[in-house]
Amino acid sequence: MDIIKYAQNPELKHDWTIDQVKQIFSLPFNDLLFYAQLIHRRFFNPNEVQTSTLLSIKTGACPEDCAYCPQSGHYNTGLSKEQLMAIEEVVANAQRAKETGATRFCMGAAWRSPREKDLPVVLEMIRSVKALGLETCVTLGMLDGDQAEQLKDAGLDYYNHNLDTSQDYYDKIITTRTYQDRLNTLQHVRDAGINVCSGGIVGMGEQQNDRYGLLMELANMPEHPQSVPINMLVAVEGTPLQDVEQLDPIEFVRTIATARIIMPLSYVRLSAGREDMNEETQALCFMAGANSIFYGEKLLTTANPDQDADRNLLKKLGINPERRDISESEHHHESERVSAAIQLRKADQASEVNTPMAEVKFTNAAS
Ligand code: SAM
Ligand code: DTB
Ligand code: SF4
Repeated sequence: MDIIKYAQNPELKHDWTIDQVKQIFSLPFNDLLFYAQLIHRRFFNPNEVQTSTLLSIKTGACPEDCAYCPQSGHYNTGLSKEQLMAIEEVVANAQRAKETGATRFCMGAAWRSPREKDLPVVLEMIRSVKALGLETCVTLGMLDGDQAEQLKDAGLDYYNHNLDTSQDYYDKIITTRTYQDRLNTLQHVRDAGINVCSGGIVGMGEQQNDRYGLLMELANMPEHPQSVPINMLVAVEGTPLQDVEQLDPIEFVRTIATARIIMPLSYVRLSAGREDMNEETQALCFMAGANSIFYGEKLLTTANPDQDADRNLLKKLGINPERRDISESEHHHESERVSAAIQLRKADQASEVNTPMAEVKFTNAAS
């Protein structure tokens, strides 16, 4: 494919091939980051990041066997299990997250799927968190269509459900649910009109081809996920992946840049793994088009940089937390997002706010 033409006029493609993804991923690093920036600046303010705070509302003793996960009941990671949290405690955490500057509150439960008696409690949590003026996100495992509808009716903005890795590598990581199960849940979420948050984990001992495969699967879904979390494995003692070799940070940055290029309108989240990343790597991720982070000192069960460290980093980079009206989180069909983006691009080209590079002529064509 002609990456130069695509980068100058990106479209929402859902028929990416492995070879095309590989071609982009493998560009000389400077070219890759340049194209990612070019596309990023068309649709987003390059100096803003969206901030989400996580809370584990039900911890540990999960029946699934995800090899990366400290919460799986199959492994002994020394984690103390906890029942479903009281609504008041969830709301108090959400209030604190809001005060420290998060705009979205993501609640995670270590379930295969929500049980009938649990869902009404989660629905109440969603209503209460939304009432604080925060966007809401939950990740509860597999859903059927009816459960997705109930979540939508409670006002849920985003549902997180990751593909985690490529189709090929998947059964090395999880045996208790299939790739197709995940795609089905995501279809129910989309059908219910909830924004999809779906990404994966790299650094799980997969090959490069698996990273291309993950990115291809994400981009070839019927709509690009509105939010794409790219996690670097947090290797937790007691899990089967505890000793896996660390991924080269440059490879991580390439994964982010490729996600940005092939899913131009999606928020790409620099997700788990920041605690072990230096500032330079994180800065490269933002340059590569990451525009969302988990904000707050804890992910679900593991550490994340504290707010002071993050404020300091963002200040150094001149990046501001994104502020937006909660009504903007309403689900829009991809075609509506495309027309909104075209309007935005026209406005930006007129003011040249986000596209100072738009007039640059490519002289040294990378094929
Ligand atoms: N149980 C639900 C499920 O898996 O659908 C929701 C919670 S689960 C912890 C959410 C996601 O967190 C997983 O899909 C995985 O991508 C990510 N995750 C879990 N453990 C991780 C780790 N050690 N490192 C990086 N990401 C991790
Ligand atoms: C996602 O992609 N990453 C988050 C969120 N979605 C739920 C979870 C990361 C978990 C890291 C390990 C832990 O803290 O337990
Ligand atoms: Fe359970 Fe989710 Fe962890 Fe898998 S990732 S073991 S489903 S909590």
